[in-house]
Amino acid sequence: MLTLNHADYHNQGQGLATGITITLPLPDFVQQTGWAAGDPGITLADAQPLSFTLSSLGPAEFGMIEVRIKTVDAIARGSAVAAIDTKWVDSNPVDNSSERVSLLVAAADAYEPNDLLSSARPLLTPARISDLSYHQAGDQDWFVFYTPAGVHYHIYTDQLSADGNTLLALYDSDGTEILRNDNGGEGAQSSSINWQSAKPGIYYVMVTRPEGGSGPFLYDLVADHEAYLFLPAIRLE
Ligand SMILES: [Ca+2]
Ligand SMILES: [Ca+2]
Ligand SMILES: [Ca+2]
Repeated sequence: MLTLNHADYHNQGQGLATGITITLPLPDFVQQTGWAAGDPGITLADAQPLSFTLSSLGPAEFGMIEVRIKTVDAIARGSAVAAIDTKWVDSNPVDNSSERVSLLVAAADAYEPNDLLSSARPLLTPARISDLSYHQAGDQDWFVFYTPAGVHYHIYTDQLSADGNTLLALYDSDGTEILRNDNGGEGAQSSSINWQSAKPGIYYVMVTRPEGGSGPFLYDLVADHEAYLFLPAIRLE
C-alpha cells in the first residue's frame, strides 16, 4: 500500500531563518520509502524520527516536503505532528508545530467478505470485535448470533476513527428489521441499540455508513449482556 503525505512549511517571521530542522515523526506502522521537496536545499537528516534540514528560509518563503510511506497492515490508526525548528531567534515559537494529523489504514477487515445476511460472521456474545473497517463505499458488516429468550442486549459501535459514522441495525432470522440506530451511541456519530430477546433464535446485526456520507473509517462492534440486579425484599420491623 502506498500513500502520499506532505508537510508544508512557511517562514512567517520578519527575518531570515537559518539552521532549520523539520521533524515528522511517523507512527510505527508506516515506513518512509522516499521523499521529494521543491527546495533543493532540503536534505534528509534522519530516518527515525524522520527529519530534514534546510540551511535557510527567507521571510515569507515557504515550501513543501512530500513523503512516500508504505505499510503492510490492513488496519492501523495513528497520528503525526510535524514540527519546525530554527537556530535563529524565533520570536513566536508557539506556532512551530502543525496540527495533529490522523493517519489511518482502513483496508478490508478480518471478517470480510460479510456484506450480505447470508455471509454474516458469528458473533459470540458478549463480545467486542475491534478494528473493523468501513473500507469501501457501500460496505455492510453482517454478524449473526443465537440468543435464548429474555436476554437484555446493549449492542453499540465504539472507537470510531476521525470522520467515522455508523448505522447499526438488528434483524430477526427472516431478515426483517427489528431496530435501527444512527447516532444514539456515546460518540457523536456512533450507534446504540438496547433490546431484549422475546423468543430464542438466530438474529443478525449489520453495521454500515448512513446515507450521504463517504470515506473509510475504523470502528469496534460491542454486544454486551445487560445485567439486572434484583434485590431481595427487605423489611425493618
Ligand atoms: Ca467491513
Ligand atoms: Ca463487509
Ligand atoms: Ca451514526
